[in-house]
Amino acid sequence: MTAIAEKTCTTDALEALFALPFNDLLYRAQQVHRQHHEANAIQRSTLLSIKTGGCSEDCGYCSQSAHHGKVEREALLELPEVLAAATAARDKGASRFCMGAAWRGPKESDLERVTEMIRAVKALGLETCVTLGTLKEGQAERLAEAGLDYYNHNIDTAPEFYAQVITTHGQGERFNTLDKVREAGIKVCCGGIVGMGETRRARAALLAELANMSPPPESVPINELVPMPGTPLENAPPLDPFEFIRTIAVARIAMPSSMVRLSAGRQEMSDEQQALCFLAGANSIFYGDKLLTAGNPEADRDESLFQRLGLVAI
Ligand code: SAM
Ligand code: DTB
Ligand code: SF4
Repeated sequence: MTAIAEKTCTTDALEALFALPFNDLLYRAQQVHRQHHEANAIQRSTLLSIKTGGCSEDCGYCSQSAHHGKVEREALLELPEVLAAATAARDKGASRFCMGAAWRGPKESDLERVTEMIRAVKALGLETCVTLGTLKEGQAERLAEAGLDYYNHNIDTAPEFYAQVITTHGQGERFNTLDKVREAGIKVCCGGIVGMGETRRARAALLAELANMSPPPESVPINELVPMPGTPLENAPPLDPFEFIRTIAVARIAMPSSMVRLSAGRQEMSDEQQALCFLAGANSIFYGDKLLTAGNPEADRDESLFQRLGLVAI
């Protein structure tokens, strides 16, 4: 039952925000940011690929697809290896540990092992997040029982652009899994990728889809495409850095209470661009020198950036 009318966010309205003069857009985003969040506090999550490569899906950006990726297929990591990485992440100051698997979705035996990892990582005092692909009936409940805090599952791009990037599954399947995660009481981490050759309208449509989820995701990763060798998108033209910052600002205005994560692509960004992303309302990052297969800034570079900008980790 919906007690109050849902506030709908239209693509047109978000496209109009994108079109504002840059300073006006950043000013509005910063105002919204300060009403809902601590101005100088940034959450840090560390990623680990627990199962790398050989994925059945053909996502055009992904190095781990068996269709085009150059990354070798590996087995699911053993628990001690995962625990060692989680301990190191905690000791470096991460508050959340995110485990990613290159699967279309987990088999029952895989899920059993991942639940053991979740329990063990949580016991270290870290928040937990996993990204395992599509979930079948009952699997989200199993993850919830293990104490999982967040499930990451991106809708990646606008509905009208999805089929140009991925053909082995439709976006509807992603929404179904997101519903299962929400119903199981797990917090939702859901965002997308920009810089894949989509139009500005498609970027606005992606953000409208996210903002219209009821409730919107608690965590919204905004990834800039990292062009990975061998993938269909390896030669995608780079996005204007100001357009990326605008995307962060519009996400902040459209989803005032969500944590907006400045995600993949940070290694390729200058310190100045990252600072403008924080000013635009990003308040979370991936922390540690590796994403899943691509690079990320060294923790020392981030520490120094935080110090120069007066940012504090939460
Ligand atoms: N297989 C699971 C899935 O697709 O949900 C989990 C892993 S998948 C690699 C997680 C997310 O990483 C994707 O949805 C996409 O948003 C992001 N991603 C993958 N490759 C990327 C790239 N080259 N650049 C930017 N983001 C990327
Ligand atoms: C998300 O939105 N970005 C992360 C995480 N969720 C799983 C993954 C980024 C992957 C970048 C490319 C790579 O490392 O292969
Ligand atoms: Fe597989 Fe996920 Fe990569 Fe798509 S994004 S190919 S589902 S690992």
